[in-house]
Amino acid sequence: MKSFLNVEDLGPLAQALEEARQLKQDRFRFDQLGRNKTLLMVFFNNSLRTRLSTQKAAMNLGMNVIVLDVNAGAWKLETERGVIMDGDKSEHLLEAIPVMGSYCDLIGIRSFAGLTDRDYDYAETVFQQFVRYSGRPVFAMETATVHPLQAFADLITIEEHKENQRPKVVLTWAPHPRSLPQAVPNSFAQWMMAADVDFVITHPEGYELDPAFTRGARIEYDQRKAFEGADFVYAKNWSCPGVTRPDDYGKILHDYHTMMHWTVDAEHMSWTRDAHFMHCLPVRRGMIVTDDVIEGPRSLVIPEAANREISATVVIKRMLESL
Ligand code: AN0
Ligand code: CP
Repeated sequence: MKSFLNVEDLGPLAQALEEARQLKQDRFRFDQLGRNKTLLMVFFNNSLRTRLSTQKAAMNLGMNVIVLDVNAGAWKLETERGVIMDGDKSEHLLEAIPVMGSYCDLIGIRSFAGLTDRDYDYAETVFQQFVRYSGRPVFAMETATVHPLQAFADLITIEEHKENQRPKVVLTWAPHPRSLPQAVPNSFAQWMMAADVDFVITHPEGYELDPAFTRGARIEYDQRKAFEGADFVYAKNWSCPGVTRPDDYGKILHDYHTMMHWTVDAEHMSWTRDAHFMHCLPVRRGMIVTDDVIEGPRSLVIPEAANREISATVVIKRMLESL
């Protein structure tokens, strides 16, 4: 595996899930595979889970790990080509990438959407430059449009907790005071469509996700109808994806105070079939979900985060095997 962005990059999903199950039972089984190999994790944005779980995964495989926080001590990087660099950016990504590649064997990238230029974001411009110029296998640790390590961990969690063969999984938009990327819902939709689940997406009009990720998915604008019979409720905010409203790409479409009826509370959960609650974290309580739901017995947010170590171990293992 030379790059990891999409569910297809992993090959047959059932096989990857089985590998995850086995690795979870003995996560140090391949602790010689990464000997004298180095993972470089490059962060253009903040992180708690991705940083810790991916580093832990690499350590499970016996790797050395270097972490670079681009915005905390490195030179400010220009990412666009053809600009006169007379501003605050001291170095261009096109030199920085091959330099970074020279110190490592694998690269993980966190580079969120800028949410101003849809074409730039949806072309995965920064990630693809790393693929092209680093000479190393590269995996996404949430890039402009996807967060596959999260979606894989989410699927592992659903597999572990499902109480019937083909569970109903609902992805619901929820309010948030700031513009957030579409990466998490894009990947979640893509992975759910590839898995054996009954998948429904619910959101207010205008928040339609890119069909490249949701093609074939059922969209139900009535949140209550969507929740009926649900086994898993996956909450997430995202800003306007610019599909039905191209001029509003990256924007919040309504004052969030008017959208608080979308917050997942006990009444929402009462419409479901005693569903499990999921969220990728970090989550804003009182906006996305109420305290009682996230703290309740059906909440999976902690095991879901713990499974990030497992999804990353599978992905890094596959990349080491293809070096
Ligand atoms: C990010 C997002 O919504 O994409 C990261 C989630 C894993 N969330 C925030 O920036 C709050
Ligand atoms: N879910 C997730 O990726 O969390 P972090 O942003 O803390 O890494």
